[in-house]
Amino acid sequence: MQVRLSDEVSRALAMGAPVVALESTIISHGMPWPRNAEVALAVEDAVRAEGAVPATIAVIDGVLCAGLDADQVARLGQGGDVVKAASRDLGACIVKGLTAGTTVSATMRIAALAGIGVFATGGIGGVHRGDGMDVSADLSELAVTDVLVVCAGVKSILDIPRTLEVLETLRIPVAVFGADAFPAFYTRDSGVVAGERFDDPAQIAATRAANSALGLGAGMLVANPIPVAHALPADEIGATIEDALAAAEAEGVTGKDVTPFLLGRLNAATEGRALGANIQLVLNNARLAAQIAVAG
Ligand code: PSU
Ligand code: MN
Repeated sequence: MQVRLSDEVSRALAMGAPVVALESTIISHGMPWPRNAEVALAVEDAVRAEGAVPATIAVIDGVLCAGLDADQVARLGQGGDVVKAASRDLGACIVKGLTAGTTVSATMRIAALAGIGVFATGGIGGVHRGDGMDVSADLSELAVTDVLVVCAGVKSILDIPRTLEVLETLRIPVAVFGADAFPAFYTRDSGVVAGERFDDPAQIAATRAANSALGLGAGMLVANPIPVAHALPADEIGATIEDALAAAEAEGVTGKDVTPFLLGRLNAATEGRALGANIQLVLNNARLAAQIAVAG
């Protein structure tokens, strides 16, 4: 399957230079216009500043793309006819000529096709709270696609202990950068210790290479805690998350709409403080991913 590469990404891959994939559901369904597009471009610059090349991934008019221009980023940010695509949706997007923001699962799939092995995002999907039957395809894709994903842990809109259990069951290696506890996106400590601590990006790159050589076939999840200066108070964000979950229940939100609905409620309820923290942790993840790509 062909992936359309930007000139910058194409040159980097041909030279064997470090490349970092970036997802686009965060643009189309995770943040409001026009901040989303500004952030997407700032994240690309953060990758470049560390000596790697950014490859923002999306589906544009049915074409799988790695490396977007500013107009394409703006189109994703403005929404309208832009859908949210997980990996299972990509075939239909191609046949129907759709434009889609790609989730972590779809971005991993396209990155693997393009030969890009390192990817930065904000938070991955996981096991939702409740009966445990709503499980993001991000976890299934991590089990079968050898791409390293840097995130800030998972939000407590999810069931964090169950998400960590599923990661273990699917034998997906988990690394935590510079901390012992697995982070909870807006906060540095989810209260659960999981995965292997690393303090050196080069050691993460080496572990990833070892995992690949073992033939695991899985990806690797790197959890990078939000910088102290940008973390939100745990009790405040906890109460806001409970309110957002109650609203989703009351409004009967289901399926792929659940995560975007919850993110929108959090951003609105905190008057942008959640969004500000989200932006900072994505930038932080982009820098770490670039350092890992450079070291690999
Ligand atoms: N979590 C966030 N921000 C996001 C997402 C998750 O904190 O933007 C997006 C990512 O693209 C992720 C997707 O891959 O939501 C997961 O969606 P679902 O829960 O429907 O699998
Ligand atoms: Mn779901």
